[in-house]
Amino acid sequence: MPEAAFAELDFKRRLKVDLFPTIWCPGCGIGTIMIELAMVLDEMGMDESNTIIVTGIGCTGRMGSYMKYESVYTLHGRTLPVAEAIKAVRPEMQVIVVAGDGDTASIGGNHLIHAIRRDAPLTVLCNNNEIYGLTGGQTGPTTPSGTKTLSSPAGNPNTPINLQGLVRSSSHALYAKTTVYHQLHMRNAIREAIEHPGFSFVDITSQCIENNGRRIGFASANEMLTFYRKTYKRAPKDAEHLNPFEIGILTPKADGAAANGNGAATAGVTTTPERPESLPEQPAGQLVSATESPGLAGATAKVSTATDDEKARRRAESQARAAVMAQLAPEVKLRVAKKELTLAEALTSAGIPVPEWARTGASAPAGAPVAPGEVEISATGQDLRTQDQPTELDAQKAEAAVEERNLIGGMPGSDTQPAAPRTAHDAAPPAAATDPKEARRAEAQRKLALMQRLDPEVKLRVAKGELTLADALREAGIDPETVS
Ligand SMILES: Cc1ncc(C[n+]2csc(CCOP(=O)(O)OP(=O)(O)O)c2C)c(N)n1
Ligand code: SF4
Ligand SMILES: [Mg+2]
Repeated sequence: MPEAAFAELDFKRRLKVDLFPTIWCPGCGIGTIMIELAMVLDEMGMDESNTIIVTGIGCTGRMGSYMKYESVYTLHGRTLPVAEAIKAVRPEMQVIVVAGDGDTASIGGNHLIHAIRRDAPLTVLCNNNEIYGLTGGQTGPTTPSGTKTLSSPAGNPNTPINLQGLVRSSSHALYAKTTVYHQLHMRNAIREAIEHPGFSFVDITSQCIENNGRRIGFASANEMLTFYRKTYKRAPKDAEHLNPFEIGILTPKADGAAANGNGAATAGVTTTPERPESLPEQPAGQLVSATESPGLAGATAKVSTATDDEKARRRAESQARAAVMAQLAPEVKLRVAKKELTLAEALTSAGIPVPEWARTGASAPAGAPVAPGEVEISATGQDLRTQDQPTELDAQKAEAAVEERNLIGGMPGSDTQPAAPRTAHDAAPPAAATDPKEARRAEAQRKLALMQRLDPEVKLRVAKGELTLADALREAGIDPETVS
């Protein structure tokens, strides 16, 4: 193909050339990856109407802003969940993730494992410069052992992560290894990755000349590229595994026979674990609710068909019961829970009025939501449909009241609960302190309790020393003796 001037090349329409020169250091490998990606996308007719690019914080992540595509420049390490979310709501779009090695395999490593496991239909281009470029050159997950970096000046003591092994732990995923020197190969790898229907990962070795290359002995980006040319060799076409310094594209086999550790790649033996036949049969159809299990009755148990109204009524019943129970002493509660005593008996002996539902065993306490027309007006004349529902908060408040502690906070809205003192104990005068330390602490607590009764702006003035506490209290009409 005759060489065309850059200005004449079609893929340029996929780039925001008006923003050039880019922010990347001269000689950085990221620009090459961007151009190769733009060429492939252009060739495949992928534009902003059908393609979204997701990148994460890092030098690599800036790529999204130079490409004429909708893109998300998301948090460092969060490219994959963001990309999966986009794909979930816009399945018709091609979602391409471009991220650094740190983003992909370090902070984002957990997401990577599970995107692979779920066979998320994404293409990931990992700019593997073997370093945290943006932050100045710290050791990353793919930094080779022994490499001297900003954060491992004596040489990286750790073994780099095995990206090939990780991606190929799923027999469905496509893994390709390439370098920025091997541009045609990189283009083929990106293209095949995009065409792959499931999870695909292109691991692109590239140079971060400024924050890695120079420190490890390369004088220029060109020297690094020459190193890639001399060191990396193409793997045989039918290779099932890439050796170190081999480039190639490992496409999943139709029979799923990847040697991925999930089973022997032997004829007739499945490599993806499936349910063994010896397991009990599952219930027919879909599970109805995540919270309802067939339980002891096994898979043939009748699936609960409670309506929403019934469920709401049961919830209200248990909340109302909890609110009443909360008024009982703990040991009595325990006896009721153990069924040694009925709730009605416990309430009666505690001198607490027994609600009708507790006395009669009626199913729904007042306030339970009832579908119109289903339940008659109760014997007490209460219309169950119009009562307020007791809420969890009401139950907690009732319990708190019994224990003489006021709840802080509540439903959204104004908080009418005093912040301090919270309990009768807090408000009680401290025992006369004989220890001077104790006395100082008691005085400080007393002042704090008083301060808390002031308006925030007055508190601030007292804290700044613009007003004495005594004056502030006087102005607010608070008697300091009310909290001694
Ligand atoms: C949650 C979070 N942790 C850490 C950082 C700091 N940080 C920004 S980029 C980066 C590493 C970048 O390395 P890599 O992902 O390999 O991208 P590169 O810059 O090499 O392209 C780190 C640690 C951050 N921005 N956010
Ligand atoms: S610091 Fe490294 S990765 Fe970042 S732009 Fe410069 S050369 Fe590229
Ligand atoms: Mg990096």
